[in-house]
Amino acid sequence: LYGIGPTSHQTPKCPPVTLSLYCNLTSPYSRKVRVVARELGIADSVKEIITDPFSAPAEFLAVNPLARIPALLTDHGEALPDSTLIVDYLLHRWPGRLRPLQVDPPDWPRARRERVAQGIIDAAVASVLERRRPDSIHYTPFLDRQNDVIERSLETLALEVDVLNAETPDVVDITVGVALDYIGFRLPWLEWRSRHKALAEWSDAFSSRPSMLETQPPRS
Ligand SMILES: N[C@@H](CCC(=O)N[C@@H](CS)C(=O)NCC(=O)O)C(=O)O
Repeated sequence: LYGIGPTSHQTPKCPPVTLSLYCNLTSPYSRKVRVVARELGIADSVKEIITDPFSAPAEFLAVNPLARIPALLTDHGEALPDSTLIVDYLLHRWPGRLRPLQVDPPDWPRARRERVAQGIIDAAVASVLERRRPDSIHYTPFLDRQNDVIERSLETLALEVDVLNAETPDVVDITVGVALDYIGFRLPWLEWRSRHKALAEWSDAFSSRPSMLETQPPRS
């Protein structure tokens, strides 16, 4: 029927996309996803649901049986755990804006860099959780091991500082930037910046991006 539906000069409106991201404001894994969403320019499509994984509501556990944040519930009903998987999903759904982790031909040094940065986050989070136990049962060799992991990994990243990009970052730069900011936030006594000055300068440049400023953890 004439007169019904959009006329030729009107563009049909796409329904707005809403993805639910279970996350919190201090988790580095959550921050990685939140920064990627902002760098992709799709933050308005991601509803952030602040969640404590240790007193997790049933609704969140139905999305992620692992009881970890971040977890994503898509508008198509897919429930995706794990920051790396969620980032893959976002880059697949909004292609062409950020260079993904897997590229063709493979870039193994870059893939290794991402794993090392992610390993810094893993070691730092493990250290934070160990320190949350009662003082009497802190296991010092475990804490020392995490510190050693972080220091060796920083030495590795410091050798590659020239290929890090704070102006047009990709997912690897984002993981590195989030990892460096997290150890400054949670493990400040490591004083890593004085030993790795060029890396610290890169971290400052990266952390001044709007996506990082908007996702800064509350420092209380
Ligand atoms: N490999 C997961 C790790 C996620 C993770 O461990 N998140 C922490 C918060 S920073 C968590 O939910 N911990 C709950 C627990 O350890 O049970 C990812 O990359 O998303």
